[in-house]
Amino acid sequence: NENTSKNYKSGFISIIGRPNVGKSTYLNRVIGQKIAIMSDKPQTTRNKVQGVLTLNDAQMIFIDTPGIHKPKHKLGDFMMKVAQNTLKGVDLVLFMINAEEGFGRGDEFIIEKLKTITTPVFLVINKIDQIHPDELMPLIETYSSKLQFKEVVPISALQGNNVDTLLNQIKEFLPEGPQYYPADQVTDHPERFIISELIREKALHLTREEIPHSIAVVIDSIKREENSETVHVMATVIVERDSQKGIVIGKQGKMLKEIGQRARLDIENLLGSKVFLELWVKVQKDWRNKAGQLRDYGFRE
Ligand code: GDP
Ligand code: MG
Ligand code: K
Repeated sequence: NENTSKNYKSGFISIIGRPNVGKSTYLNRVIGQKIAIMSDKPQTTRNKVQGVLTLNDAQMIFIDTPGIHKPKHKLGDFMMKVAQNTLKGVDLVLFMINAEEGFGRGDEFIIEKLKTITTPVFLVINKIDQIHPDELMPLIETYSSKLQFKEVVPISALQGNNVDTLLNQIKEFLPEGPQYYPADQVTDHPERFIISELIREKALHLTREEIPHSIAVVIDSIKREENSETVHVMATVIVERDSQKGIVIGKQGKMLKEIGQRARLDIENLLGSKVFLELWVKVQKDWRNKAGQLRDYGFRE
């Protein structure tokens, strides 16, 4: 499954931009199927994988930057730090703007954040179908006077203009790297990350001090059962030590059952259907220090 060919390229790409500039439309077009992107869900401190595009010669992992989409909110230092760390951790940032609206305060806010990082940034001017070609140059000049962009790419995410060009430019920019995700994974379940966070939250909450934050939850599969309204979720709670495994499972499995029951209710709310949740616990020593494994879990340091 793992693609290890020498010239394979891969990387993490963050798409940022004001609300309604077309980020979701772009992702949906790129990933090639409708994915319900849940950017309005509560902010979490981890990076959320929004979509994975697997090509013959490259894999592009698009991730969300928590916090930065909502310039109207008064964001705490903490969230800001998370957002900045995310931007630092990716290989490329796509800063998407709306050609129709032009420069605004939200853009100003984002540019201020982008100035604090060294990650390369592309300016993606979306909705060019809405403007006269003459309007493009002044727009580019305005933005380019505020920040240096590696590339400036005008597109129409809705109509598809230049979307392939942008993909090629992204690919050019990515480092050589492995295929992090199986070709058929992630894109079909944008809820995956949230479900894992819901389970993690319950486990942390119920075990209190006994389990430090050295815990991760991996969603093994999400399947709708045939001829049924029930969604079958299989997940693994990963701890660092055998003693922690004991705590998470509890006496006669009581703790794991409680975690599962509470998480299931939240997941049912999220998905709007009945859920059968199957939880496993696995010890994986020192998982936090293994960059490769972090990637497997969809995180980036
Ligand atoms: P997001 O908030 O940045 O994720 O924006 P969305 O992808 O939800 O798009 C907001 C609105 O802009 C939707 O009504 C889209 O159909 C529309 N939109 C997105 N891309 C384009 C485009 O290239 N051209 C035009 N005319 N509309 C677009
Ligand atoms: Mg969106
Ligand atoms: K978000």
